[in-house]
Amino acid sequence: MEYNPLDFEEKWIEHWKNSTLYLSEENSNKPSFYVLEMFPYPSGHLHMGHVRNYVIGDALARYKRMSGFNVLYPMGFDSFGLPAENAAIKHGSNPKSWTASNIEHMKEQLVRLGLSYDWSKLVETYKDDYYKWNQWIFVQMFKKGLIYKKKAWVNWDPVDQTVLANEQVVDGKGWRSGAKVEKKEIEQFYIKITDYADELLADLDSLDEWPERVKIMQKNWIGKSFGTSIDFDIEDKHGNKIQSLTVFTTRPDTLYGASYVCIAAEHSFSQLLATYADNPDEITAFIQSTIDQSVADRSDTSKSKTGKHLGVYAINPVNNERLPLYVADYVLMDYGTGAVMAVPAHDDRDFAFAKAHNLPIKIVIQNSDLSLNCPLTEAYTESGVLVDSAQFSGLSSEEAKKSISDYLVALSKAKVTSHYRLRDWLISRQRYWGTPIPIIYDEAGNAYPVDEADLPVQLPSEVSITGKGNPLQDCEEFIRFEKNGTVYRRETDTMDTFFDSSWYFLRFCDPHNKTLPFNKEKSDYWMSVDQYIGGIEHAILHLLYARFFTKVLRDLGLTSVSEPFKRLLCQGMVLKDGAKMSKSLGNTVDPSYIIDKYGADTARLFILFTAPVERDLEWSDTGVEGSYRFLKRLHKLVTTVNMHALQNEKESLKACHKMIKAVTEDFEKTSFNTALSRIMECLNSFTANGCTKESLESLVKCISPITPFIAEELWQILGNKQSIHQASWPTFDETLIVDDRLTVVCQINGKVRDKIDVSANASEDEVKATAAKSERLQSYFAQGTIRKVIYVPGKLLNYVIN
Ligand code: ANZ
Repeated sequence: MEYNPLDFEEKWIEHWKNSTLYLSEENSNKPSFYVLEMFPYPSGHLHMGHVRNYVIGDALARYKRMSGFNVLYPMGFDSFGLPAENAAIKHGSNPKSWTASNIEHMKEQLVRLGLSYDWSKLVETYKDDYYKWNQWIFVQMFKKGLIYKKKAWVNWDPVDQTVLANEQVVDGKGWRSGAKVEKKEIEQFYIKITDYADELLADLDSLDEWPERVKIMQKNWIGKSFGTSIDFDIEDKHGNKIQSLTVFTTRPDTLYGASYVCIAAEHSFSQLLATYADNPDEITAFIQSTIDQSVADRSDTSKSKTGKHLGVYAINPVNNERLPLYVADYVLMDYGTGAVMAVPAHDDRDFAFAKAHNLPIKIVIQNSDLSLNCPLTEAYTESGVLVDSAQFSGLSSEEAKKSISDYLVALSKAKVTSHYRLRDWLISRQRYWGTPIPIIYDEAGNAYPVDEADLPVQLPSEVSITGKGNPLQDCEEFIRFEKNGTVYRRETDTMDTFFDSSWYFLRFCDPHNKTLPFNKEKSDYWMSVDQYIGGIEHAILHLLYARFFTKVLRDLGLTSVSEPFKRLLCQGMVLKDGAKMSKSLGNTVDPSYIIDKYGADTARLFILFTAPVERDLEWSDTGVEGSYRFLKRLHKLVTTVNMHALQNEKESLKACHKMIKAVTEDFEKTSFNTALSRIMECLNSFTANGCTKESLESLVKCISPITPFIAEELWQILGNKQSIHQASWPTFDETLIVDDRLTVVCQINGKVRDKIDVSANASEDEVKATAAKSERLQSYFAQGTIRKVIYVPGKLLNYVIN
């Protein structure tokens, strides 16, 4: 019998499809185990990155099922979003049918790979039985005050008359029209994720099975800084007080070194205070051009810092010094208070700005060897000892931060505050292919959430998508909504698709619920996800939003968990010729090609064997060939071994039980590559020593989560009727594993001088007797008297001689 995977892989697919093998049990007494991969966008084709992601999850799900868990292993499609609209513009296709047919195709590919999903739990976000619950959750959040409306700047394409996503702006121009993109301010919806900033930060500590780097990225993204908000009086050039301005600083210790104050272009004072300057038009133009720049450019420290003097002064509250007030491009409106006290000697950006504008640079923090001298060549940004700071001179930065804050707080000139880098989440998208935002407006423009009974707000499917504007705005049947004799206008914006993916893992617990997003008991049975698997590119936004939604849904009483993902695995990339496989580089390998040539098992084995799951994996054709040959050997062993001709039963059994033990430990750690090495070693031993049928069955069971097709085929050849994927995981007998011989290291005065081979159950005296016979040791014994012998059983024998 030859190994011919294409002969039987299709057969097993049909068989498994018609069985209940992979359905998770309802009302089970078994412990639950929830395995989840980040669900894909249905672009139409699987790439190797997907394959790697899903094969890892599948191997774990299969192993856990065999180990007695009730496993939830579902799949879905994150199926709203731009590509469907772009395809519609390009090919005149309909986003809905384009999406549906892509999903069909991808499902077939997933099934062909032998992935053991419970398809009865399929979740597709573009369907109204899913997005209805997006809308329901939106309404709950709106009612709780967690969603609000605010003006925000968008990219506006003046030719296509449409808002553009950031990725549709290429070199400052619209991706389709090529027109120069403008900034436009419109009203949009925000979610108050900042209300949960503290909890999102604190709970990172409880995620001890998450990669450290992901937690660090989340922490930096939330970016909590402790500081002080200080009030400065603003005076015109004649010394008349006009306003009070609050700045946020993390360095109140540097207050005596402030030489100017600056505000963001968007700050409400900019335009107002421009009128006090001699050149108001110039300032207005500067404000406008700054607003048009990207945030990234404005915060880029390598770019020169520009600004304009507003013709007014800020009064330093500690010494009444008059500091010129500027509007500057490097100050951002949405951080702190949008106003900064600038200390050129101790901040890089302020230093660059002061140089360019000829402003004083005053040293107020000295380093430990008091070696800072004017003029400075660069800012000294470390902490140190205060100088030239009146009564605070001589304090350390840390002491002074507190003393200067306390002093100003007592004068009611400051508050101790903390600020977050994290911003509220803008969720409005001026696009068609997304969840309609469930808001209606009366004639006066007041916003109301849609009644829950009127959900879902259906997305009309027959619209023409031209790339000009949002088609919903021209769809009168959609916009007009009449209730109890009043006519309302519907919101035409749709939701950011990150909304959809922020709670889908909860819907999988109860995907067909018609009265709630999911039932609490069911979610409490399955949640948290025991193993979540996905790419590092989602380390920040998706994971943060998912954590946030879980907490909000908990506070709405819908679930008991506070964190959605207990253990997180970020798999490495798939590389070819050292670079990430990607269409643009033209170095992709189509999974279908590999499957058609070698079968799905070879693809799966290659991927899991070649690299540890977290590391990058370099594609290699010879590696694929090697995987194929290994499966061929396995097939041959099982189909030709003569089970009665056991040559060395003891060795064979030992190899088998050692393997079971090691593979079990490895699977628990998702260390599939090392598990496979153990399986390969065991196969070698069986080939050399022969094996029992039971040992052979254990071997096939151990590899079955990785290569499910060949395992099923061989299992049946071995005479089993039930599926191997329902069999239970093999157990091992510790007594069979124990080695009969041991190596004991022998030391003389702490230095290794010999190694001796002894029986595993040798007594201390027997070990010493063996050592006494060692010629190498004898030469050392002769050099002195043995004063002491230390024996660490089975490991070490140390003689102290002098
Ligand atoms: C005076 C000062 C002196 C500062 C000094 C730094 C060093 P982190 O730590 O990242 O939170 N800042 C405050 N608001 C800003 C805004 N809207 N746009 C740009 N910069 C802003 O950063 C806090 C520091 O960033 C603040 O402390 C402020 O400059 C600046 F030797 O105040 B500092």
